[in-house]
Amino acid sequence: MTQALHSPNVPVIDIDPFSDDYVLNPYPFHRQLREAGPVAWMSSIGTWVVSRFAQVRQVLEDPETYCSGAGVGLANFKKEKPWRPPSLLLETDPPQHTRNRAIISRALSPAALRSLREKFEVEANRLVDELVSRGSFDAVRELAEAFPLKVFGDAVGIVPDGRERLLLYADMVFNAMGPQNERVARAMSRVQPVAEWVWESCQRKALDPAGLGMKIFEAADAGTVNEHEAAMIVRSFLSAGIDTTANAIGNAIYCFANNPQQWELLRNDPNLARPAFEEVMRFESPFQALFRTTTRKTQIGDVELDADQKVLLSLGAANRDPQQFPDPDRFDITRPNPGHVGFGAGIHGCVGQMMARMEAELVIKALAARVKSFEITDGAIRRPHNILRGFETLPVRVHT
Ligand code: OVM
Repeated sequence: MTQALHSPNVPVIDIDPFSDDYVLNPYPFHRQLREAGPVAWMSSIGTWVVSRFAQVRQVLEDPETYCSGAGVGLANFKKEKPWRPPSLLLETDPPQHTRNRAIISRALSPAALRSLREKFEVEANRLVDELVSRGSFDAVRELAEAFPLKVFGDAVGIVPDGRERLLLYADMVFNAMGPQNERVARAMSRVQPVAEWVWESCQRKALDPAGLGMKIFEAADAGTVNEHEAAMIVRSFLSAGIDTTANAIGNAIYCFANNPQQWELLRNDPNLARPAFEEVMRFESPFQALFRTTTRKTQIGDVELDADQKVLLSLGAANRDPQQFPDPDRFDITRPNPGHVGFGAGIHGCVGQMMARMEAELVIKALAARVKSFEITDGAIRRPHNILRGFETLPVRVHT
């Protein structure tokens, strides 16, 4: 599995990027990774790592050299059996990827999003009204998770009952991109009935005829994909569309609770909601890391990488690279250059990013119209996770 280190002076790092210490507070480790060089060997997991913004972009934008078809987690699908049938989007390469991406991308068109906006807005205002009137609530369970479960679940067109299972499912999907540690074992122990429910929810007969899920089956009607492939593409909605936005919205509230002047800026100018969300994505990226696999011998800086090697891309580290973002550890919603890699980049860049932005914007605006300040009360619990960054629970008191 591990390659001989051919080049002289290859930086070797023995940080374990899946330890509790790392995932609970990755930022000091990120700095060490970035400072080690444009690429380094991670002896703890036997992979390469890139953590500077420029190289993360470079790898994401070269899918011919750095493929996804061997999996985007630590496991190399050519050697290890994946825990579920691989995603037709996340874990494929062109030309299959290109075809499937076009289908899902059409379902998420600007026109489709526009037609959902009002419903999302009504729900954001309704939910935030109810929570804020209580004075204190769990910003994760009751808002950041509840909102996408409701609006995105409705938009895709799955049944209302049992949706919270999607959180358990995504917990497994993303943890499985790391090593087979405790977290994966725990997620795996409860995922099987959930995975069955998810797969049933992806079938044509289970979907609301007016939803995004059914739009994928229209591609099956047109003969572009078969019935099974259509269900698999719907599975991507349900895998990637809830927990990601839930963590992003939770992280947004966390950032603003800790940066009251930034909240004040936003309250005075609600048009800052979108740039503010970009800053949240940069500063506390919900999707911290993923892998690519080299298809051929290649080079980063003056380091040679063999073919069939896993490369860890630390999106979280790239998003705090001081070469790209001056004073990167400052949360600043007025940054002049907000470009980040929190949604990835290149052909696999998040296809739902406009949906995510719309959800976050509406929640942030609903809060900004009602809340003067947040206080995180006792009992916030960070969720230690192989890949995702966010909270299990985030109790807040709001001042109106
Ligand atoms: C998928 C999928 C699952 C997890 C994440 C993701 C970030 C996609 O099943 O296609 O994109």
